[in-house]
Amino acid sequence: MFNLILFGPPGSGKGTQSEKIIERFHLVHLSTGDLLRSQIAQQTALGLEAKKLMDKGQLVPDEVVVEMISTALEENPQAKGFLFDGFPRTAAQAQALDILLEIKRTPVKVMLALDVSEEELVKRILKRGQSSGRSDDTDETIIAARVAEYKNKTEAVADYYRKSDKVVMVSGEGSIDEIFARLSAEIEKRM
Ligand code: B4P
Repeated sequence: MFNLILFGPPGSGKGTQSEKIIERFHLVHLSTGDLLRSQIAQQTALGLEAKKLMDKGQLVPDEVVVEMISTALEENPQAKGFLFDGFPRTAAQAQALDILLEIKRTPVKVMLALDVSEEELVKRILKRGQSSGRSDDTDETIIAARVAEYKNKTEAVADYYRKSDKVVMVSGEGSIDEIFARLSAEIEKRM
């Protein structure tokens, strides 16, 4: 099994690159952002609670996302590997993922971390906000809150994987295809 974490700040291109990676490398895509937006669209109790936090640019509680990931792992027993997109976002989520993968006897192989300047992040998110219908994409204050959550809670997740030498920094600037070529080269080296 090949398990990959695609890491980076909000708007760094995790979702965009994930679509291309799963197509080429046949991994199962697990995006906590997509899973949460699907709960919101279905107007479940979980989705309604999550929306309140997402609309403020805050992270959803660890228990909620860990439970969603646990269920998704169980639903895909035939997967040849998973691409984790937007998860883990806290040290507690990283520890929970280790436990879930231990049960499956399959570790995280690598964390590919997209490096993008803050100015470029805000520009991309505001541009997406013109058409995405995502309320967390249109307001600069909310975007700033998302970046602050990333700095306060999520950046430390890379340190967690650095201890086991699993982090590879990849420039997330340039065209989508250029970035995909960089990511693909790193995956191919390890697959
Ligand atoms: P996510 O859905 O993970 O959203 P994101 O960080 O904005 O997206 P991403 O980095 O994937 O950006 P994208 O490729 O789309 O999270 C949303 C919210 O959900 C969080 O704020 C949080 O509240 C909650 N949440 C999710 N997971 C959680 C967790 N584990 N724990 C707690 N809470 C959680 O790219 C952005 C834009 O840039 C797009 O418009 C794209 O077209 C454009 N773009 C991409 N690459 C480009 C390039 N090379 N050049 C120019 N533009 C580019």
